[in-house]
Amino acid sequence: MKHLIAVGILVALTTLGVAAGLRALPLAPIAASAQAGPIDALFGLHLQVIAFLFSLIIVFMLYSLVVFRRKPGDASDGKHIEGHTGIEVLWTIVPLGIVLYFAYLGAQTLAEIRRVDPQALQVKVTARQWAWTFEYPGDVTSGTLNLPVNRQVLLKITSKDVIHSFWVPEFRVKQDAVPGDKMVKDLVITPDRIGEYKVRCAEMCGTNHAYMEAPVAVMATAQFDAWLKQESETPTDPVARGRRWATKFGCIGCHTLDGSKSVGPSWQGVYGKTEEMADGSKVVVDDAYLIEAITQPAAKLVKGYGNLMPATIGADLTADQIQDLIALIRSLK
Ligand code: HEC
Ligand SMILES: [Cu+2]
Repeated sequence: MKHLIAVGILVALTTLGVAAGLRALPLAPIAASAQAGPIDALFGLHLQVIAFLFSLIIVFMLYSLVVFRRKPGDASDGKHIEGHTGIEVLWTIVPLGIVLYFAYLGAQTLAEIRRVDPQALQVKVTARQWAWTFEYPGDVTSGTLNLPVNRQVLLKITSKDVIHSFWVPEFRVKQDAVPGDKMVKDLVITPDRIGEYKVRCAEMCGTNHAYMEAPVAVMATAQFDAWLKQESETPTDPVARGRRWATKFGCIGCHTLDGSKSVGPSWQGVYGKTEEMADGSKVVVDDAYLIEAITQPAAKLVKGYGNLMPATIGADLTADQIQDLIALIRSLK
């Protein structure tokens, strides 16, 4: 009995210590959504149970090693015990109860974080190798996920090719993006902290998976409304329109505008340049070449790049949109 009391006290103390230690670890980034609260609370409860189970095993083991170690000259066997129905019933019932209780808490949390507000802002999220695009009401497409603070957003998540996964660690929730019109997935987020975050793809999806990120900006409602209004008007400047199409049609997922290499060649400084093709021939980049490169991507391949540009992408564009894209490429000296 004396030993059991000593072990009990030690287990309690170790549990408190381990739990405090786990809580002090920076396991998650700051919480920036209403859904993060219940998730973090559930996580915290799990950590307490983990601290207790860890202590239970370690304290019993170390206590036995030290207190019941073999005395010098003692060569006898330890006491032999066989079976104990009471203990067996207890260690079946107690864990079962704990697991069922956590299942209940989990179901409750899931129901809470998935509740959809009828006033929610709907944004369509499209994942493709290797970029994200966000479509807002009013035919606005963006490569950045802009969100108003403290308003629920209902994301309709889909993929154009393989399985991706939408994840912003600060929002805590995560959802796979699965190809197929019938497989559009819902994700509810209520951002409650103004700031800049990042969407990361959380499902291995090919060569550039690690770079499949998109910026997230949570802003004041007035700022968001102004942005949405500005984006819903078509700019009069062809270069600005070109930027709009490059985002809308996902070109910037593979082409950068600043000279850095991506899946495809950067658009900076290509106009007027003499480029070497994969077959060794040389081409001067002019309007005619660019039109061909956009409408028949496989006709000529730039040296050092694969035939990765979607073959049908040009068919989605009108001739005017292609002219705007060329104006954009020409402007990138
Ligand atoms: C999935 C990746 C991907 C997407 C999306 C993509 N491209 Fe490309 N693009 C490439 C690759 C790879 C090349 C180089 C191989 C080639 O010439 O086809 C390329 C080449 C080009 C070239 C020739 C560049 C040069 O230096 O000669 C142009 C112009 C171009 N793409 C325009 C576009 C436009 C416009 C869009 C959007 C409507 C687009 N691309 C979308 C991958 C992509
Ligand atoms: Cu991905």
